[in-house]
Amino acid sequence: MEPQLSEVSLPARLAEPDEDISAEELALAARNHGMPLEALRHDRTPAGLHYLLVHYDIPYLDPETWRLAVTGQVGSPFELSLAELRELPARTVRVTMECAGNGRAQLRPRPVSQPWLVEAVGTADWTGVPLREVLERAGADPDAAEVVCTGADHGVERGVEQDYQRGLPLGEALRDEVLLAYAMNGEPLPPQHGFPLRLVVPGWYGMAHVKWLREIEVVGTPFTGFQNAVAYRTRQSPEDPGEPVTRIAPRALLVPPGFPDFQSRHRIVRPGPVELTGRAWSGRAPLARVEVSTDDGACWRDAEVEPAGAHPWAWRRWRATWRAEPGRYVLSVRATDADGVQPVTQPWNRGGFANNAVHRVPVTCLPARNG
Ligand SMILES: Nc1nc2c(c(=O)[nH]1)N[C@H]1C(S)=C(S)[C@@H](COP(=O)(O)O)O[C@H]1N2
Ligand SMILES: [Mo]
Repeated sequence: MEPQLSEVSLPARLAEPDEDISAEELALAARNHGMPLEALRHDRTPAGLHYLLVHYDIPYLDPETWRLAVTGQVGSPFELSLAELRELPARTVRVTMECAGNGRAQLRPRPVSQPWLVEAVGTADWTGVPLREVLERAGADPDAAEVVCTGADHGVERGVEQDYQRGLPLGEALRDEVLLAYAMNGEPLPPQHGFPLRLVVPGWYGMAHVKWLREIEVVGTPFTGFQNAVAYRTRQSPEDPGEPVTRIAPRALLVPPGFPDFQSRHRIVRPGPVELTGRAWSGRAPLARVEVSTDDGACWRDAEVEPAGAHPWAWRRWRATWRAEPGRYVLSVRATDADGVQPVTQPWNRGGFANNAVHRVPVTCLPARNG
């Protein structure tokens, strides 16, 4: 028998009830890193602290020979070089991006995949050409269904060999703030974040923001490729067709207060006023409120939230003060948007997508050091 792809490419699987993180999950976690939560203090996440998720390998692309092909239902297909893209009208949008699998490792049963806790998030200033500008120049068919974006990366997933590709509905693709981005925080994209060009779809989970773009194709019917039709759907069972994962559900995160123990990451504070602060966001509806609890969700009180200001697609800072006294606590924070509040118990789905259970941080307040 010749070797088959199915020998090396694993089907989707749920962990056994008592199964620890596997060596495969560890290999994924060592490549794909989260944002250290203390970096929530930055309005804009420095590129090296932004979370990272790469399905296959980071492609090595030569900016001199690289081209973006614009194809499909367009008046005239064409190619653009990086220099040509840089000459088109550009804009910069500050965007909070979050992986759709954020929170996955806290689910029971645990879907076996990149084992995120809560840290798969980051906020950057993305600069580039509105996708709409390029679609209009191409004479894209206004009655087309989707724009299929193809990355230069190639791999296999659950037995299906593929380039990373996602279809985006035309109505979303034509939003002013959807970008073909060539810069992150004012610098050329780093290789791991999509050099030389990536899609940025403010408000949508990470999977829509296709990196290492090499082609955008205007198509007449919804795309049925793997990342839309098989992955990134909220399913209860393998047979369930599920719903597509799209916009980011509300979430608030807390900068873990005090200082940590190295191995356990457990937090320690000393008695007195402790500033609780962090960020909150939602991609699906305007943020309405942020609340904190110091007794594991028994009582909640409102935090102060900064106004949306100039960056409607970015996270917002929140603050509250806690008077700590010696004892053991679980601090939590939850955001509410116009569609509802974050759940305490996470609704489950097989891929572990669109989780937004409240963030809980155990903290020990030790007696005063000189007391
Ligand atoms: N071409 C390509 N684009 C991709 C991916 C990928 O593996 N290949 N991963 C997606 C996923 S799942 C996420 S969460 C974001 C992560 O973007 P970042 O690594 O810049 O934070 O990129 C998306 N775009
Ligand atoms: Mo993701």
